[in-house]
Amino acid sequence: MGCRTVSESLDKLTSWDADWKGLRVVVAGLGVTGFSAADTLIELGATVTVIDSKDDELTRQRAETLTIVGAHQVLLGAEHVSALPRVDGQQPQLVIASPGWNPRHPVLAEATQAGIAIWGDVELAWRVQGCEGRKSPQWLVITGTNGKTTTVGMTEAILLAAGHKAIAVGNVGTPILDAVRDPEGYDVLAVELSSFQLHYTHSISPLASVVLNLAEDHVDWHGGFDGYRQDKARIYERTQVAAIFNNEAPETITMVENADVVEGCRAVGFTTDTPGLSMVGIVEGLLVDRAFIEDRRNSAAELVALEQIGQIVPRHTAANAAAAAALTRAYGVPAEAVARGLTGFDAGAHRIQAVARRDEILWINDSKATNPHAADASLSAFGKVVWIAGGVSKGVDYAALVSKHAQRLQRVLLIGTDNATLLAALAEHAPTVPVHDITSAATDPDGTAPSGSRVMTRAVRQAATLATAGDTVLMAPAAASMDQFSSYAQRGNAFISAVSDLMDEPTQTN
Ligand code: UMA
Repeated sequence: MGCRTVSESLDKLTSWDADWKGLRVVVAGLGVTGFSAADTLIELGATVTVIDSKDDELTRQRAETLTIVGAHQVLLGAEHVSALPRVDGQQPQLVIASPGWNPRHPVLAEATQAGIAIWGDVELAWRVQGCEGRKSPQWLVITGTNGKTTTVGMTEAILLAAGHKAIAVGNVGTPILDAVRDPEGYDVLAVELSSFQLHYTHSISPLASVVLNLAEDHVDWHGGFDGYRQDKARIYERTQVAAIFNNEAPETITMVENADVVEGCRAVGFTTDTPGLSMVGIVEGLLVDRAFIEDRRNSAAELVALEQIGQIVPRHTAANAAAAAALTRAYGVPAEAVARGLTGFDAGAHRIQAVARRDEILWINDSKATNPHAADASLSAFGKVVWIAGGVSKGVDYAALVSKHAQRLQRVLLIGTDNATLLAALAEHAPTVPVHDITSAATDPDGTAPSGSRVMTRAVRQAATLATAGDTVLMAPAAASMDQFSSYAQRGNAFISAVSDLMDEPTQTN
């Protein structure tokens, strides 16, 4: 009975002006998500307790700011995250979970057990948007195993080219609450959503939504691939205008078929092939629209030539462009804005980024390849590869990746602290390829773990002695970076810096 009363009262909290006063909330995590959520809830008048296992300088600074603006309590340190805290001496009525917190975390498991609602920052943003008399923006939402950040960037670029006030938010880095609470407001948001964020999202109703692709990733967080897939599929629920699927990824079609969308919402496809009816696709090097034009049965509208997007447009970039075009056309942008937004689009650093070429050896940074699916795309793009790989495997299986690319692998240099899964796959599916354990080689005799940059420098130097003309040294780890680096960007920068130091030195003549 108590639980029902709580959830009924939360049901009414669907706007900034609702009665949030005194609502007892635990905010789990004080990263960028937790900070934006706690700050918003405090301003709404809720009684907020924030917890985080970290007690470092940045987290303490955030805690201090929240305390000044009126947080009830901010509790830092591992001892505060072993059980659900009480708020003002009572059970909390709501928990806001940061994306890094998996549902089996003791705090969240206890909340679930007690029937307490768990939302993410995205759910909170949906409910409070339109705050203080501002117009609510439309949401174009993007998920997928790979390509999210590129697609959200392309979507933002097209919207800006069309003259809309737009911003890329969510998993890409800027918390969505920052945009929703921006004093000037936005017309439309390009929202990147991770499977973690989708797990804690319950009522959003986007104008258009897309799952770009689906492959194994974050299995440990979700407790299995099925949970990951189900959370990804949530993005299509309540879509208003266009639920967009990847015609080359049948599982995304199934997701759209099973989604409970708003009456009148269309299923629209994207493809890197000739588009069928109600699809955006590619014909003879042109991105074309057969979905958002009146005479789509008999014709297609030209949007942009692929060569205008970039000098090299790999298949996955063309797919991302098609998805971004479909999202923005659903919002009503004209064809010429798609062309202007995508022309010369810079996919950003750390994604199949050419860093150097010397002595017919190409050096590529693909630090953004944090899972086998992404590494597959970059391995496929090169002939003979000296592969720098390894890191946090997140519970995925490497067998398919290694057996598919065994022929092109000249050498494998393993970074990362625990390479057991990858090593096992290499031993089984590429037994003749020499493997070098760089992390062990860089470890001091006393066993002190080496820094990420030391491991990377050693990997680069060793690659230089092993690679021969025609090889590509590809740093595409197929794993997350958190065991040795603070982010994939830091890992990529360590690679770039080690390679540029090498290039500053005269060529070795053997
Ligand atoms: N924490 C604990 N206990 C835990 C887990 C975390 O105390 O068990 C604490 C951490 O000490 C940290 C805080 O909780 O201080 C929260 O951290 P978080 O990891 O949820 O990170 P945020 O700073 O809130 O950043 C999150 C996303 N992070 C993750 O999903 C892990 C960012 O995506 C995102 O940009 C940001 O919200 C804004 O929306 C990063 C990411 O790695 C880039 N995403 C994954 C990916 O892309 O593969 C999903």
